[in-house]
Amino acid sequence: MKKEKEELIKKIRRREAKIAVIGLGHVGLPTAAIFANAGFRVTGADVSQKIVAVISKGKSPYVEPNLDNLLRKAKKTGRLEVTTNSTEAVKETNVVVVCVQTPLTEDKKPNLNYLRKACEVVINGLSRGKLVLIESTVPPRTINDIIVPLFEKGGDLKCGTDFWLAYCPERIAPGKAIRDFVESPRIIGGYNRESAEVTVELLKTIVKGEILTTDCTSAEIAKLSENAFRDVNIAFANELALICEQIGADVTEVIRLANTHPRVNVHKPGCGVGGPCLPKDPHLLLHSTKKEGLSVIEPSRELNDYMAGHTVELVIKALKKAGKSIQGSRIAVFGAAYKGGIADTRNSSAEKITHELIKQGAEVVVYDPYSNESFGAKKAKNIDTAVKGADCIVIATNHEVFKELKLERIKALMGKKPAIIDGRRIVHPEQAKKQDFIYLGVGYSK
Ligand code: SAJ
Repeated sequence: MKKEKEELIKKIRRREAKIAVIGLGHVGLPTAAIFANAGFRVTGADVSQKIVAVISKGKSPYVEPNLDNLLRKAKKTGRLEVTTNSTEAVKETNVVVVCVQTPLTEDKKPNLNYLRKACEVVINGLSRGKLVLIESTVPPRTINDIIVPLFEKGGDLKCGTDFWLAYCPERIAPGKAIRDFVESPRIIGGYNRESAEVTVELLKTIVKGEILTTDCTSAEIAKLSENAFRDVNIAFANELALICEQIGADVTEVIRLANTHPRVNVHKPGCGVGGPCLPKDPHLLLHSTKKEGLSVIEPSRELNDYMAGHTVELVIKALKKAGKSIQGSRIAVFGAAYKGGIADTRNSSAEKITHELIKQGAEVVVYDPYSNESFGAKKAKNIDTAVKGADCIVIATNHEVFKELKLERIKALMGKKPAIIDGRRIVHPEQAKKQDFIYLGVGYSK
């Protein structure tokens, strides 16, 4: 196999290796665009005709800084082709990168159907000397216990000798995907040493950050632990917030002080944890292990999920202070995205809050400068129309514009005894109170 390995490495170094990317979502599309701009010929495949149609015009189907630019350039050079036919895409390629989604089922179990299906396509087009990379986030042992047996079943090609396989978890965050892809250190879980070596050669062509190699299972657990760690850290911050609310303190001040300790880094509390990664990865990490004794990961997930409901409780409390009931109150939800600066609304806390407020009889209007989503509530075009006649504002997303609210102007547009519920702690409580707002925030009670 030595000859084939050297052959592929040579092709990679000369940018002659052909690459197929299966799945053109938030991970696959940047992957395809970056490889194409690095000089490789790339074929991207996605089951969605709509997505493929947009990309083939040189455009991104979702907002991501610099991605349109990379796609436009790739279109000009003709190095990126897109198709809905994944079988065709993997034919005669040297490298296949699998980037399909691995969502959770209703009962929070991993759904690996998309991954299996994509792998079956890859298997049908498999030949000696190919490199297969799995970039999708997977539960521990998926590569060794599910993917490798799937690849070897029935065929005469052996993983690690006839073809190479590596788990190559993504580390990209919506809003800074391209920069992260190129600059972040990458972990490669090679099925064997040769698999890791070929993958390093490939990634070296596009990644500036350090490339670390390990076995597949360690890479799988490491990937999941990154987001589980952040989820647990945020849960800690949220618990501190609930403590501060009861004791009569401001959690932002408490965390600011605690974080001056050189080895302490408490994250930010808030009205919940959203997005495609943090609410999911802890479940993938815990999947298929028995709970031994006590756990910190699972209750952290529950606590973070609880915060949206807690924020609605704060709304009810503030309205009560104003002598109002939630039934029939007009509430402006600021933000639909799951985090600031982006349009992405996947698993957004704003959605949970909006649905709960509607359920409790409030008249809800949602405003987000990046997204048109309003979760079944009314949609406002700007801040002024959102707050007109409102009894309460709920800040659900930390978009920059919400950090610079003109409180005096907003107050004049709102109803009597207006309230602000700060789910992201971005409004200064004293300034809000100075303008005669009833101010309640996550982790604030003074
Ligand atoms: N959040 C808090 N408190 C915090 C930080 C975040 O409540 O201190 C909330 C956010 O509002 C949001 C959610 O958590 O609802 C997730 O925020 P995030 O900043 O972690 O954003 P993501 O989901 O885009 O996270 C991604 C992850 N990337 C991958 O899984 C590849 C994560 O591992 C990265 O650390 C993060 O981006 C990043 O670095 O920006």
